[in-house]
Amino acid sequence: MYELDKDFLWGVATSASQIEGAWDVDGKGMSIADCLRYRPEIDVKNYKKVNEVDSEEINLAIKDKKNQNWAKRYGVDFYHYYKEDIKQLAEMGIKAFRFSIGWTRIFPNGIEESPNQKGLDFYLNVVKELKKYQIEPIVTLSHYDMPLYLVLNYDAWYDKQVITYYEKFATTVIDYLSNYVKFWIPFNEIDSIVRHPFASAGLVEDRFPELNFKEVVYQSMHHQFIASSLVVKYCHENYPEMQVGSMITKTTVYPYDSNPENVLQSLKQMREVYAFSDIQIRGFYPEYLMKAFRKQNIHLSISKEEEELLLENTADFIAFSYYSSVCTAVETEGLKVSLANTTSGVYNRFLEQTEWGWQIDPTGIRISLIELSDRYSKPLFIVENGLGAADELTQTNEVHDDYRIDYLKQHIQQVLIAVEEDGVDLLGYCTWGAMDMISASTNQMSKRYGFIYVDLDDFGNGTFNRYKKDSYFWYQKLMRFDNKIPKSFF
Ligand code: BGP
Repeated sequence: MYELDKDFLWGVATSASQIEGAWDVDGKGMSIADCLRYRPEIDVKNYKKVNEVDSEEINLAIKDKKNQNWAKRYGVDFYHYYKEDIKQLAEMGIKAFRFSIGWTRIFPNGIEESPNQKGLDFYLNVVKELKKYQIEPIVTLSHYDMPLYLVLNYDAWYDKQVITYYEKFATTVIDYLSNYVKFWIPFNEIDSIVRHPFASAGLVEDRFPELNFKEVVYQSMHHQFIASSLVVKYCHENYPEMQVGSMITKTTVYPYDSNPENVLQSLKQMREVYAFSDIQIRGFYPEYLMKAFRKQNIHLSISKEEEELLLENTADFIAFSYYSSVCTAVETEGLKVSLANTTSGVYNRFLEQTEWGWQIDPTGIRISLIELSDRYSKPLFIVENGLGAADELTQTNEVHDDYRIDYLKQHIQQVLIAVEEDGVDLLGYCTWGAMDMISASTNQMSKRYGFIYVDLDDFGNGTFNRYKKDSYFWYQKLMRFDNKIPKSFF
């Protein structure tokens, strides 16, 4: 029997731009997510190309109000289906629901004096609906959807002024939902700015012709750290019961073999992953990162006050997403390439891979938990883990996703072992996702993660009807054990 704390939060995770739709309803402004479309002509495994957005693409997005390819404008219409969706998830037995706030629902251009009441009320209704079923809301404030206005008029996160606009957005939402929400995550995968600067932080390379774009990205990263610390400060000063998390994409990079050169290289790459949580948990820039910046001729402007703010307002817990691992080698000639979440590495011959080429590594989630726990001695929270697959709906409206059940079973068992044997302090575990939704990286609908199938294709055609998959009933069984899970379940 695996035994968990009675407050352990089993849940599911989503984000506003991937589920809500209703992109221009009730006063919502245009966000960067509304400028991302599914482009069938680009190989979805080429994540760099898929995520590339230039000024021309943005102009097209602004003009084109009809084309269904702007998939995140339509999502799976959670905006109108939220009661039905939450009811189905409650019946599955979840104890936590992670979702994000659409910034442009609250401040359509990001700069308004007062918030859009209809936007605030939507989220208030969502949290009230969750509480009706005793479901704990886990709220991400910014998950890849900043106001487009700030991109076109303020140079996005490169501009310090955006910190102030974000702070106003964040504190408005925190105040409004303060009676209902305890767990806050200021930024989804704060490290992702390096891999997809537009989707994460609205940075468009051709808007900075005179500057070193790498420096632009890292300076913007610094501004997000400051913004995040301001959220920590605000919550700690005003609502001591709240907890604020740093969230990273936990990629695990193994050495391809025991050649010490490859071991060293994996250590270096892991430092790139940890740099972000190091700053948010320890409160200062690690020397290895500062040295790397100097080497690349990257000079960040960081004031004394900002250094103090970072140091005094560190995060309470480490939230992370985990999907797969990759290998690394100094000499890669002749080695097969493998993919992971918006990154790539050397293929690991011991692992299988998903239809989208991400390698499946259940032991890697346990390794991640041990590493993070040893590094920070702080509570951890798995806020994303799941399998993207092209599910098929049968004639009788069923989905036999035994491959997803296998994936989750193997990963969850490793999570339970990490808690039981390795002594990891874990607050909860959320699958990505809940119902199917639009893929963050490829903008496809056909890359499905949910327990509930949504009838919609990559071009926005479908009924939006929801159908429970086999995995829904499997997760429901797990929930019913009430944190005392028999080993035979695995
Ligand atoms: C994470 C993001 C999510 C999500 C997930 C799966 O990095 O935080 O928004 O979508 O990855 O990725 P994808 O949708 O690209 O398959």
